[in-house]
This record gives sequence, C-alpha cells and structure tokens, in this order.
Amino acid sequence: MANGTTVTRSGRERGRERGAELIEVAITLPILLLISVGIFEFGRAFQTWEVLTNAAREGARVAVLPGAASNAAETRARAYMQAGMLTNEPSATVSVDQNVSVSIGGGQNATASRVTVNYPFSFVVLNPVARLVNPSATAGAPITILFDNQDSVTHNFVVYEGEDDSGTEVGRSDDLDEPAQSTVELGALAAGPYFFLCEFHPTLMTGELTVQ
Ligand SMILES: [Cu+2]
Repeated sequence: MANGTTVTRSGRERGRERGAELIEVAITLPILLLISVGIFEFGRAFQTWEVLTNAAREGARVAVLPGAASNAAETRARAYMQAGMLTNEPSATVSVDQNVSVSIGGGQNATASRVTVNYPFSFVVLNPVARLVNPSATAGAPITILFDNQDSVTHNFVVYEGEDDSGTEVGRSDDLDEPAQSTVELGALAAGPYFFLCEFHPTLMTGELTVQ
C-alpha cells in the first residue's frame, strides 16, 4: 500500500453501527405500523360510510312509494345495513321524515322523504392508540369541545349528565346564528354517558358522548 489509505474498523465500531440501526428500526417501525393500520382502519371507515349511504338511499326509495307503511323505510335501511355486515346495526338510529320539501329546480319545490342513518363507528386500533398518545382523553380530565357552526341557521350545543336532557346540564355553547365557533368547557367529568343536543333542533340534533 504505497499511496492508498487503509480504513480499518474495529469490531466495536461495527457494533455501534448495528446499534444505530436498531434505534432507527425502533423509531420507524411504530410509524410504519401506524400507517399500515391507518390504511385498514380508514378503508373500513369509508366502506362503512358507503354502506350507510346506500342504506339511507334504499330507505328513501321505499319511503317515497305511494302508501308506504311508516316503518317500511327504516326496516329496509336496517336490512341493508345487516346485509352490508354492519354488526353494530342495533345501535344505529334511522329517522324517516316523509314530509320534506326539496327544490327540484326552476323555483319549484316537491314533497320528499328524508332518511337519516346514524351509526356508531369506532376505530379498532386507532382509538386505543390515540388514548396512549393522549391519556387525558379519559375520565377525570377537563374536556373542552370546540363547537363550530358552519351553517347560517342558529344552532347551539348543550351537554347533560345521563342519557337524556333531564340530567344536570354540564356545559353549553353560545347560540350561534351564523358560521362561528364557541368553546364549551365541560370540566372534569365522571365516567358515563352524557347526552347532548341543539336546543333549536332538539329532535334531529342529538347525540351521546361517553366518558371512559
Ligand atoms: Cu341545530
């Protein structure tokens, strides 16, 4: 070796490099796993969404038939959800309004039916992972909800303890009559169900929040 440079590596240096690889894998593997799990989870979410859209449409097709029985639309929508393998179908709510006015163009309106399907969807893996990252999203920690009205119709957001509006009120937003936002501070809540609604649309805009 007249002019050449020899590079020798001691066994200890090679070992250090292997250690660095291990750390790289340790950092990237959870991210890779999260991405692949996310693909499955969101794939399932979109599939559920498609089935629900079709179930509501099937229900609406039945609801507009002359002389349709009042529960026929709901029965059809639920049958579609079962056929679409939505196993949580009993917890879903289907509401049918057979007296809705829709615009059919040219300034004309027609009577129509509106079928709304609400289905409780939860991510199998991402929910627990989110709780790992943010364990404060559990009972005992204060909860802040950002109520975002994107509508030019007045809405609000009121939360009650328990399963209906007979419980103690634990928080409310401002009444928003135009697109705006309002924060609702719920404080630290005990585990259990909390009912929420919009006081301006108390039959349509309701829901339940579960503190775990
Ligand atoms: Cu409302």
